[in-house]
Amino acid sequence: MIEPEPLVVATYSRRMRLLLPDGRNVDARIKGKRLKPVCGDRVEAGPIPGESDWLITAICERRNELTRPNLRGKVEVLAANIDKLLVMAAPAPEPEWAIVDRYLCAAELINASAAVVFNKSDLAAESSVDEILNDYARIGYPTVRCSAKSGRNMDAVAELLRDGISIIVGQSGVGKSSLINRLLGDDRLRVAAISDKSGEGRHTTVNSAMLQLPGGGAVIDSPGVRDYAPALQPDEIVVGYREIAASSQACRFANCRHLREPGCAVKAAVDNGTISKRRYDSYRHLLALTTKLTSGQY
Ligand SMILES: Nc1nc2c(ncn2[C@@H]2O[C@H](COP(=O)(O)OP(=O)(O)OP(=O)(O)O)[C@@H](O)[C@H]2O)c(=O)[nH]1
Ligand SMILES: [Mg+2]
Ligand SMILES: [Zn+2]
Repeated sequence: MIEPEPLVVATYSRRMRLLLPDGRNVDARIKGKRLKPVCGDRVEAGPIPGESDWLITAICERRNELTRPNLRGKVEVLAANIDKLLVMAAPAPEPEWAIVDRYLCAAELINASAAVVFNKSDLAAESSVDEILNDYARIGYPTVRCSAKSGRNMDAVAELLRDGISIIVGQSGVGKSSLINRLLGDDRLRVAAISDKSGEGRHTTVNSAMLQLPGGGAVIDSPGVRDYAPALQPDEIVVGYREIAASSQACRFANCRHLREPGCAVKAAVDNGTISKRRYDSYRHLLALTTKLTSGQY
């Protein structure tokens, strides 16, 4: 049997927390400037003689990586080796469904499964939310309405997270951290302990952290962003909207972008209501955005 490598379970800029195969947690530094481990990475690491820190010397090959362009336009890896994305929205902050679509698109492209979670169900939501969630369910994404505050449907969320490594993503303030805390229940204090120990004797913010859930599975809490655009090429967008990809098999042209091309099966499906108009508009918008970005006009 191959011994599993240490797993990166928290990152604080250049400092890491590792979960060792024997269940111990250790703090680690990184060898060299070029190495950039993220949560979910398996790494080669060993103890530094005379210190409690370990040293990470290499990152094992990643099965996938969830990326986003940072403010400087450079691609930044959020997490690696992800099995599932839980994309969260809520009545407040006002949901931006295009952001949900973009995360779902990213999930398709990295071969991760995905689900849509609508949190804060204790608050009143726009009536259009039902229809939008139904559209996601219709194209095969599990959807759950829950409340981290009241505890509603926490079982269903725990079930979604039960296997493998998941990451919760979504706009800032939708309740990602609250939901994880709720799921952790009595283990909540442990989270605080992990986050507070920077090992440098001063407070350091956690970039991201992976928590083992009592019901099974592990989940990565990621800091929310105001906007999210996957670092993608235009032809990848077509693949990332699963119902559009499925319909496109019947388009007249193999390289159809489903905009103004004749014989477009996707446009026909939008016209007859098989594909949601909102999803189609979101697709067109993201396609236009990535086309602009990749041609350097942005
Ligand atoms: N009413 C209500 N409020 C909630 C619920 N879940 C979270 N909140 C509140 O929403 C606010 C934001 O919650 P967080 O858990 O910090 O949100 P987040 O998604 O982790 O935000 P970032 O870390 O900034 O990305 C807090 O004031 C929470 O108390 C819920 O189910 N119902
Ligand atoms: Mg948070
Ligand atoms: Zn088409």
